[in-house]
Amino acid sequence: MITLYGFAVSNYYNKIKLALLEKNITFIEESIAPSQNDDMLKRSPLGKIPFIGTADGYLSESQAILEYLEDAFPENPLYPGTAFERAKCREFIQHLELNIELIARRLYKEALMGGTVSEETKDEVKERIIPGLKGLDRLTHFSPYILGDCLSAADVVAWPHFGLISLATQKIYGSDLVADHIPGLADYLKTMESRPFVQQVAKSRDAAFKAFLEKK
Ligand SMILES: N[C@@H](CCC(=O)N[C@@H](CS)C(=O)NCC(=O)O)C(=O)O
Repeated sequence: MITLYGFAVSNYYNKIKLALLEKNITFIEESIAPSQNDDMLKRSPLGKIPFIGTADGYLSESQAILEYLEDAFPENPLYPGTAFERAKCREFIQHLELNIELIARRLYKEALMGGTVSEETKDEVKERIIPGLKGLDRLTHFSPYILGDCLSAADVVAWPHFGLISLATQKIYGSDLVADHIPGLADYLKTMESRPFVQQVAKSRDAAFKAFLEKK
């Protein structure tokens, strides 16, 4: 049995939760916030969420977790059949996380957490994520899913990240940079959000966000 640790405000948590649901893997959720206490650091080396508990031990880093789930539970695959297609899926994910999400993350302090971010940081983030988003668009097919006619790991990763980056850029720049630079996003989101497991993850994300903002 897999235990998923973290909380539903996190896009990386929602990535793993959606993968578990779409792969029909039995799991339980245990709510835990990032922290630097010893018990946490033994399970997740930087105290970050998400991490999972397995019969063999704990595992952190959402991409390592996603690939572990695919290897350990090959039914309902999220990666395509050929080596090249699987690599294209990983290319998309790495591009989105490295060249867009990790940069946009610098806005979250102000966009979501009631802090402030300098104008310099805002300009720098914008300057870097626009080419990132344009590049990502060159990798997407939207037919109707990101890499073709089936849901893949690319969608399981893109959907939670797109949601948070859209929200943050809307708040900081008054304009959703994801929608502005990825034509076809609105129809894609409709396709994704017609899936029952996506709806389930969205529902718990929205409830967790509401509770999180009320605490601020
Ligand atoms: N590269 C990590 C990123 C995870 C991550 O950044 N988690 C955030 C929540 S969304 C966190 O735990 N932040 C607390 C911290 O950075 O100390 C992954 O893919 O799992």
